Amino acid sequence: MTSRGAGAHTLRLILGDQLNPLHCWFAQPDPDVVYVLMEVRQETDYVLHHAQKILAIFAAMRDFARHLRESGHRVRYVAIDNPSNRQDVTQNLAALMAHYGAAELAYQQPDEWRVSEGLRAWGALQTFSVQEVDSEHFYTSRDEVARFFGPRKKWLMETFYRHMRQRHGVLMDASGAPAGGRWNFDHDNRKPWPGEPPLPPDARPAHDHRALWETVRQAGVQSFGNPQADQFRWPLNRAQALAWLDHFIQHTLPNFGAYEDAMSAGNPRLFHSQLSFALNTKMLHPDELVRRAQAAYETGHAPLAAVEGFIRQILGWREYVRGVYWAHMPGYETRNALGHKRPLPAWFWTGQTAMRCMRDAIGNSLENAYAHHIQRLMVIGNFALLAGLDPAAVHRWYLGVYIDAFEWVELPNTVGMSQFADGGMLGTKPYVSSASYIDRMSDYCRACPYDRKQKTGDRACPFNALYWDFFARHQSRLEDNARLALVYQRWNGLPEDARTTLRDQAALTLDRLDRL
Ligand code: FAD
Ligand code: DLZ
Ligand code: SF4
Repeated sequence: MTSRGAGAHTLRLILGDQLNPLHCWFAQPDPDVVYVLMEVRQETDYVLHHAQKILAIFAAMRDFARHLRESGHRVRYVAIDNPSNRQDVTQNLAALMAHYGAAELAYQQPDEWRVSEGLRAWGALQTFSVQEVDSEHFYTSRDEVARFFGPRKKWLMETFYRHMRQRHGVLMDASGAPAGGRWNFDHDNRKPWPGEPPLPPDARPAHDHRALWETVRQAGVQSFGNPQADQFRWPLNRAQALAWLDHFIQHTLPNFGAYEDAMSAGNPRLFHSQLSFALNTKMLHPDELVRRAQAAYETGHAPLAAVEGFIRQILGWREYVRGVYWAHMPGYETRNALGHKRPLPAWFWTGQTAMRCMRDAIGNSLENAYAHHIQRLMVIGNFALLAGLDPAAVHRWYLGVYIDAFEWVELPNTVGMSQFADGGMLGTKPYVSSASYIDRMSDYCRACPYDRKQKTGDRACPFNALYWDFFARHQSRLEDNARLALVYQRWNGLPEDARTTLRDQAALTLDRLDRL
């Protein structure tokens, strides 16, 4: 194709979570193709975002544009403070199509329903050709999980995961059996972390993005959380992401499994990979992580339980929740099966609560835009569900706060897995616990002003009475669930006055939610 000078035949849109330099689009430069990246208020403002999430996306997008230019591609980068920026994806595209006299627009399949639908609806009205292409990232297509489960009512992740292991030949013996004779090593992976083995060194890259942060602020973008613009730690391109993956496989993976569910005050990372931002922005392909982890097992570097646990998250959960998202959008974001309505307490935005577990998990989140899975599920999510917080408000908080939060993965995890607001599609029972689980898996309770053992009184751990109150409130809906038989046996076996005392304590706790 010949170059049109300042014009171009085709514009190709790259969204902020599509930073994959290995996409076939970039195989060779074409002078008739202009790549378009844009920083827009439409994307910074759809929810109140953590400062680090905005900064990381913008810095990574800028780095990607630089990489494309250096590789000989034509790039149009619309910065947040560019006076001609209309701050809206399709409005910017319309202006740029006219500017370049382009005949064709292409975009990679977006991962969020909101953006996907916006582009599809707008594209259908245009006189030029509009093409959607694969993002070349996931193992499965959007509707594959739904097709796999068909009319089945319960979508068991485990069933899908085994299918994926077989289909992709991951951790399978030559005989067709799962490596080690078992599909699931979860049972070996539930240890608290007593301070040993030592944590891996922190080799994450550090960047100084004070100037970019100033630009974001000046542009009026609202945010919360610590921007850490002077010592920002997220991988911002594929080379940095690969280096971080190497480090994880080498130093961290061997202990990933055993301490996967552990929590420790002041140690937000423990043995987790922190690769979710690099994965979700497509700097890395999930198969790269899976194959590297599998090789670590095959060479004897990491035990099977650790490798299986890690692979399950990526080959299993990650693809599965994406399928759940596409099967239920739109509408999944407003599910509220338990009718929960309470607003978030103010300390969700400050971390200022006396509850040590919540203070640490929310504090981490505000400081680092990160908390690991069990903090998200069994501390913050657990409390939100027990306290009956509005799942849509909880969803918006999670979508805004985490560096890796994109709706396709955040929403099923929050509304489905964590808040049971879809009525139990994802989880066979609600993920709730009293203080005993948190105490077993962490060092939080030891230093908490609340007493993990007390159920009533001023010093009683709020989780305890709320736990029983939750099951009492939802007895008619949950009592028939076979996995909750023991819980209801205990509840129904309590004397009437003990049940009343617990429910009164829960009512008092809910009355002073903002002051816990
Ligand atoms: P690791 O523990 O090292 O796990 C490795 C990888 O496995 C992760 O990077 C991630 O890609 C994948 N993974 C693990 N668990 C899940 C899961 N449940 N669903 C999908 N992928 C998974 N993950 C996100 O990527 N974005 C989100 O917005 C998000 N929101 C969540 C909200 C709630 C309420 C809960 C309970 C979980 C959420 N998760 C989300 C899943 C999980 O907590 C994060 O993927 C993980 O904490 C990211 O940290 P890591 O990279 O250190 O993960
Ligand atoms: C998350 C995010 C933010 C904060 N800003 C931008 C942006 O300015 N431009 C952009 O292209 N993408 C951004 N993103 C990522 C998008 O929200 C993401 O690409 C869509 O939600 C599709 O998943
Ligand atoms: Fe959390 Fe209760 Fe333990 Fe305190 S005692 S850390 S509030 S579980």
